[in-house]
Order: sequence, then C-alpha cells, then structure tokens
Amino acid sequence: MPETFTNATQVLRDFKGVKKVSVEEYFTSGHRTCQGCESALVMRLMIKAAGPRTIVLGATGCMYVANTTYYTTPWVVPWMHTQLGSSGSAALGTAAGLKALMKKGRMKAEPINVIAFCGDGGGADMGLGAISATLTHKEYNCLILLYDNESYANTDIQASGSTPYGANTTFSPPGSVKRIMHNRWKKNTAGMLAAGHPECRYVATVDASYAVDMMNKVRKALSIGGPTFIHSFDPCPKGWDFDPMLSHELGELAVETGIFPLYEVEDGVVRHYGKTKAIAEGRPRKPVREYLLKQGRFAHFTEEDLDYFQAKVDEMWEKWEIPGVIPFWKEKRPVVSMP
Ligand SMILES: Cc1ncc(C[n+]2csc(CCOP(=O)(O)OP(=O)(O)O)c2C)c(N)n1
Ligand code: SF4
Ligand SMILES: [Mg+2]
Repeated sequence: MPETFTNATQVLRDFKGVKKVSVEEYFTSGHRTCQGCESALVMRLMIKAAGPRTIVLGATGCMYVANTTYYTTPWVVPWMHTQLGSSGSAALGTAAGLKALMKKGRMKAEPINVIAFCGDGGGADMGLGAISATLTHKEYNCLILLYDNESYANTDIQASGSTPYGANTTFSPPGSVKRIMHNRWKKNTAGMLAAGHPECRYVATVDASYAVDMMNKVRKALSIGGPTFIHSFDPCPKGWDFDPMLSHELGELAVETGIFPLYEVEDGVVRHYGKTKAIAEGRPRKPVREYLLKQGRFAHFTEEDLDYFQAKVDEMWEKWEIPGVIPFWKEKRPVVSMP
C-alpha cells in the first residue's frame, strides 16, 4: 500500500461571513429549474462550499432532470446520475471505489469529496434504507444531502412522507366533502437519522435563506469525515403555489415559526443554531399562519386547521425532550385530535 494514502478528508474551514465566500461557481447556467427554485440554489451553494475537488452524485428528481437536459449541464465538477432510491449506495460505492483505487496506487492519493444528493421522495421515503446503511460505514468519507421540496415534485407534486399536514398535492386535492386529504404529520428525517446512527459523526439541517450557515455546515460535514447527512429545507414555487419572489422569505418564515428547526448533531452533541437557537432559548416564535397562508397549497385551511398545525408545532418546542429535534416526550403524551 502506498504510504501516501491516509484516508484524510479536505479541511474546509468556515467562511467567516458572506464577503469570504468563494466567488468561483461550479453549478452555473444551463439548467431548467423553475424561477425561484430554492433547490437549484442549494445545489449552487453546496458545490461552492465543497469546491472543485468534488464528485457529485444525484438521484432522480428535479435536480437530476432539470439539470441535465439533453447534452447540457450546469455542473462544472464530475457528476453522475443514480437511481431514485440509491443516493446512499451511490455515495458509499463511490467513496469505497476511490479508497480502493488510492490504496492500490491506481490513482493519486488525495482527499476528494463525495456528495450524493436526493430529494425527499428519493431520500426520506424510497432510499431511506440505503442512507441508513451508509451512515453505519464509518470508514468511508461521503456526504448525503437531502433537498426537501416536500413532494415528489418532478413527477407533478405527489405527496411524500415529507409533505406537511393538510397540503394540497396531486395526491391530496381538497374537496367539498373532505377538506384535508393529506392527514399525516411530516416525517422527522434528520432527527431519526441522527438518533439511529450513533457512529455517524455529523447530521445537520440547513436552509438556503441562511446561505453562509448552510455552506459552513456542508464544509463541516465534509471535513469531519465518515458518512454524514444534511437535510435542506427548500421552498418550491411550483409545488407550494407561491410567487417565486417569496422563496427566500418562506425559507426564513419556516425557521421563525419553528416549523423547520436548524440544528446540528456533532459526535452526539446537539446544537441549535441561528434563529432556532434564539427560539430554543425562549424567543417567541412567529405564528405558523404567517408561513402557511402565503402558499396556495394551504389555501383551503380553516381556522381549525391552522389551530391544529400550530398546536403540533407548539408540542415540538414545549413538550419534546430535545426541542425541535427528537420527538421523545418529557411527560405522558395526550392525543391532539385532528379537525
Ligand atoms: C424507482 C423509480 N420510481 C419512480 C420513478 C419516477 N420518478 C422520477 S422523479 C420522481 C420524483 C422524485 O421526488 P423527489 O425525490 O422528492 O425529488 P423531486 O422531484 O421532488 O426533486 C419519481 C417518482 C423513478 N424514476 N424511479
Ligand atoms: S418543481 Fe420545485 S423543485 Fe422542481 S424545479 Fe420547480 S421549483 Fe424547483
Ligand atoms: Mg421532492
């Protein structure tokens, strides 16, 4: 084995403020995402944070289809498509392949980032098992980034396990007889993966409305080594039915209302950060209606529906053992009935 191989990761230090962010772009023009698509911004920031010595793997979904249309691509770094449910396997296989080639001296031994992204359908639902398996293989360095636009968007906005309660999707259109067709509460993917994989060194949630924070979480995940996971919250103008100019504002409101908490779990230690930290320390949350009523997918909500949604978010902050992160209760849990 060549002595030069160490399995080291790149050391990517925090960008200290927006003026220190790299001006190089590795996800450029040539894609066909919708106007105001936050997931496209996530791709751009993710690779800006990771830098040029990175391989990106992308599961089927909007960020595959709209980004690789017939001989065009905005990716400047090496990029490969992988099957809808296999971001975990693709990340692990690529990291293992690189490691084997470097160990055998078949390629230069140097730290190369491996990032596999997936949507909520591909990651929180279909590919969850493969992601889970990958997070147990601590000898391989790879990051899985789940971009959550809260539906199977690419195939026309079907409900996923990540779709919020009550949302209008093509699988759950509200009707005059039954108003709420999607009555499942959103899956807690990041909390589940953090709690269930004690040897995974880093799990974080991010939101591109807080872009520098988001990039620094990507840099930390890649530097820390082993398999890591990031869950990104991505407003989707088409699927959520809002004016594209509101993407950034909705990203902020999701955090300010407490609906999407920003936190990281590093070597088992939980840290809330940004506005979420202030909320965890007692700052009042904005009412969820300020977020929900800006989106057409909740236009059918009555006061009763808004109250139910608010009560469920209040529980996250007032009743959970680790507020906003893990849904284990401090006391015996009463049942909140749906409208
Ligand atoms: C195994 C498999 N089943 C179904 C499809 C069809 N399909 C392509 S993209 C997609 C939606 C994926 O949703 P998500 O992962 O959330 O990504 P998004 O489209 O929202 O970006 C589906 C169902 C597929 N490509 N492969
Ligand atoms: S449907 Fe949503 S996620 Fe897909 S390209 Fe359009 S805005 Fe982006
Ligand atoms: Mg999706």
